[in-house]
Amino acid sequence: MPTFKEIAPRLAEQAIELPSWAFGNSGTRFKVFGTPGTPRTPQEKIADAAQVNKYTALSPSVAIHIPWDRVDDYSALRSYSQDLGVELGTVNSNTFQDDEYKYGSLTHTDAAVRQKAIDHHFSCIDVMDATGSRDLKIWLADGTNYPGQGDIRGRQDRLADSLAKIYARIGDEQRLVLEYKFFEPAFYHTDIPDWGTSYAQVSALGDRALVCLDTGHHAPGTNIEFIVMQLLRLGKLGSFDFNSRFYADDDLIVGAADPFQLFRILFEVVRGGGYGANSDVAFMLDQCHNVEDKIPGQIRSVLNVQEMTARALLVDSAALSAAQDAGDVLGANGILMDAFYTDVRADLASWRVSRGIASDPMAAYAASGYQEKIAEDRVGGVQAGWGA
Ligand code: PSV
Ligand code: MN
Ligand code: MN
Repeated sequence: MPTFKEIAPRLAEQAIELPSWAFGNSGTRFKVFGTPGTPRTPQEKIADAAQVNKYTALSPSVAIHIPWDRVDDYSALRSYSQDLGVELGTVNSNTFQDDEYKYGSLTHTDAAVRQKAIDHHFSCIDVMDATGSRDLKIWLADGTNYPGQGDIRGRQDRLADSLAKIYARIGDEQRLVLEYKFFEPAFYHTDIPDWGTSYAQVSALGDRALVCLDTGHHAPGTNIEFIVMQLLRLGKLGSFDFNSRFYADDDLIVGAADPFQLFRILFEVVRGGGYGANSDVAFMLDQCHNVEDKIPGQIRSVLNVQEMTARALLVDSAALSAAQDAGDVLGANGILMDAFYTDVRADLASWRVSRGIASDPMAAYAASGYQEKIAEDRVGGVQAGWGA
């Protein structure tokens, strides 16, 4: 197995984008609990995201959601972020909150509703031009609740047509990433339920259209690392939304529910060339902190990804290939498990110190007084998503 020292330089290549909405209040359909210090504006969300980067040096960009993060001047928002040491990243569209979208948005039977949804994406691309963002991320809530409610093939055709219009507007340096989700808010069928549908749709668009894999958007028991391998093999893995789940789309802290699954996913990412400075796969979080403080929740999340990345980098790939080729079933499995069971926390702590940050980012943030200050200063923090 390689030593930690040998893999350490590769850790410096890690960047994990934070979702602005993780800093707002969020909850279940039953209750949204407020958290003292919750941001009231997009600027305050970005300031909080910058704290995560300050203590971890792992999160140099923040994804925004339109219109949740609506401001008058996106170039000014970009400068504001840069002054805090972070860039604005992926722009997420939103076609799931307007009454017109009750029966669909990009798939709607009414051309006027489809055009409204397409126009929204055009304005997201305008935002990207001002913020310098590379990726437009589309998560579509479209679907139906009852068999027969919609023409599921017609909806797929209209989706293809709408996406083609959006893609035609994307700049040469920009990308469209299409997220899939197996159910919710629709319960009978969803128009982009799985990686195959997303892959089929983006393949029809072109090279700059890719799949976004949200780890919480699969049926229980799905082998997610297999999907990661396949999309990397096909050159169509654009980005990750990392989170973890016990039941459905729980949006819990990544690595909290199943650290071994996170390790397996990251191993396939590393093995498939999806990790590092030369890779175009974007690492993002898509989480909601319902009861825990949001900034430490995000700090814990990026540290979990880093820890499992380090373990994935520790896999002795030459020995693994040899064991696989020799048909050494238990030997191969043992090589993978050796890396998974390696505790890298002390090594990571010293590595951080060598890079000028605190060995324990959670403790350093807690001691900084920032949480107490925002709790005192900010009154009336907004709910994630509905503050705009
Ligand atoms: C809804 O499921 C969702 O969590 C998707 O995963 C999106 O990425 C996110 O909301 C933001 O729109
Ligand atoms: Mn997502
Ligand atoms: Mn989700």
